[in-house]
Amino acid sequence: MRSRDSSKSPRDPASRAGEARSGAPTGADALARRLLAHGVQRIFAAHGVAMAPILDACGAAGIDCVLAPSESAAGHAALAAARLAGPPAVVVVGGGAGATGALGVVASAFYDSTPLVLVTGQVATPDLLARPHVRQRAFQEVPAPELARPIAKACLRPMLADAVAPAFERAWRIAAEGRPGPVLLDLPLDVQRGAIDDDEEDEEAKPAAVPPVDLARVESLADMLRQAMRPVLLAGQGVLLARAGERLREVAEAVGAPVATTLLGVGAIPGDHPLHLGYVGQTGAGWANRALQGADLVVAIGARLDESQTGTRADDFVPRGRVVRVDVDRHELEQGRVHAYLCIQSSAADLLDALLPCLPEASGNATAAWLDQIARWRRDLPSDSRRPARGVAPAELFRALDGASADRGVVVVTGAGLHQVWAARHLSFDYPHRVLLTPGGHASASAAIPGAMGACLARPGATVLCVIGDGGLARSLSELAALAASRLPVKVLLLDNARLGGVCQLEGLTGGGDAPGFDLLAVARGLGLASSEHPEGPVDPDRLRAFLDAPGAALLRVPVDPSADVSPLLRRGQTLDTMWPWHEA
Ligand SMILES: Cc1ncc(C[n+]2csc(CCOP(=O)(O)OP(=O)(O)O)c2C)c(N)n1
Ligand SMILES: [Mg+2]
Repeated sequence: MRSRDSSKSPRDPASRAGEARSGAPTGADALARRLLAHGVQRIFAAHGVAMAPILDACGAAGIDCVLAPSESAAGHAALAAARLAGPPAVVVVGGGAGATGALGVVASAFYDSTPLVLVTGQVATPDLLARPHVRQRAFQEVPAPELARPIAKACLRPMLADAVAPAFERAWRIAAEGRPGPVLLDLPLDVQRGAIDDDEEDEEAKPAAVPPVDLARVESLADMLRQAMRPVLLAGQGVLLARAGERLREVAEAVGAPVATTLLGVGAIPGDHPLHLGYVGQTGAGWANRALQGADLVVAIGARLDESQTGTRADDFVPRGRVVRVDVDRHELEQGRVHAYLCIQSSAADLLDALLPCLPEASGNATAAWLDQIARWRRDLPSDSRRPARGVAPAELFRALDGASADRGVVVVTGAGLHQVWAARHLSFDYPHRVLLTPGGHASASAAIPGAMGACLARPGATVLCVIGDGGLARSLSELAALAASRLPVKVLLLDNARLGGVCQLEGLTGGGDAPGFDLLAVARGLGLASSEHPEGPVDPDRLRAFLDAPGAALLRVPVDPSADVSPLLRRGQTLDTMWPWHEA
């Protein structure tokens, strides 16, 4: 992944040849201007057809164009950067196969609520005009907006150069407002090259008005929190997106409520805070799941309560208590899987701001017995405590890594699978200082390496640790080559269990989950990446520290017993308090 050298590329020949008025700004220039107006200094791109004018215009405007080896890599790098920095990611890809190659990125942004403006190149407008039953008229023509529509917040295609700036403004606004997500902006080639009316003022689109928080409902919630004996606050990614962790902690302390998170909400409360429970759900902590199931009040803030959070038995979720849901997205509230006693449409920040003044200043000890009970569950029901016969024990590895990195800002980017669960369970986080970027609803196994590169660019001072499995790395070799060439200081921690563990264990697959079948360490070394191996047996903290402190990019392969499972795990049909296996051997 490297920045494009715009000094070497001449301006788009067609615009020089006079398709646009000589010297007049074009639709592509209008896009570059709007990017600058929103403070976008860097975009991510993968080369393709029908996009050269956009790259040229952005380069001429001084915007850093980071080129990735594929649309997927460009997209996942950009999504990681957006999750760290806040404003929408901007990704530019070509038309045809370039656009279809980016659809997985659109899905990732949609399901994990990451703001993204994906600009796709498109054939010129005359070829796009309706003509039933003709499949394709121009090379690499594909109806990108139609393909992306079910997994995007909006898909826009301006048909005139003058419509580019307003379309971008809409895309930018929609991607960021309410619950963030992807917007596709499809730009036909003649629209990119067409001259714009330079006298027109571009107007920034205003975000849609957010309905005010219903204060009567906030009062009811405050009453419920004051009276609850066994409360749990459940923080989803909505708390991170609203940068509301501080206020969440204040609310939790005011009522003495323990705080569980979802997998994507990890870090909403510091991992070492006495009220921190860990994350809940299919792969969550046994004691945190048990606390949810035994609670008399669960307040879910910015969490969608999907199957991986509640288990399959939605009707048996919190059987002895009430569920209150707070979400900025009213569709989540109107069509929830779980019965909610009270719903409040609000961002996490607005809700917590309104709630705090309604609560007592310091907690009494009304919840002391409840906190003691949870502490006993935590002691009696540890995660991943069985030491595998071979390799390095994953729980020990991550606890040692936590110690070795305690003094620094860290961004941990994971793939999908068992290594993801072990990292999320046994490292500690504190957003935004120690951040976990892990795939949620779409769970792409090939997002980790490009995501880590994007994180490095967005957080130059932080230690960026890419936790990846052998299956995920085998799917990311072009990205690994790009990392080796870039010299971005990503530390790649390869948990090699010679198995697609996530597929085998989490999906209950028997057989067919074997390792890639080639030597990943040799490949990494061949690509020029400083690569080493951790020996079998106990964790060596000095080796971990040397790995973290190595200059530039480095890879450490850690052997893991193929039979090492995540434990306990919630199976289909189980309620949250009966995870399998309940007691470890
Ligand atoms: C792009 C993509 N393809 C397929 C899957 C299905 N899948 C889930 S986990 C996984 C691989 C897990 O293997 P590995 O990376 O070795 O991790 P482990 O579970 O062994 O730690 C795959 C292929 C996916 N999540 N993403
Ligand atoms: Mg594996």
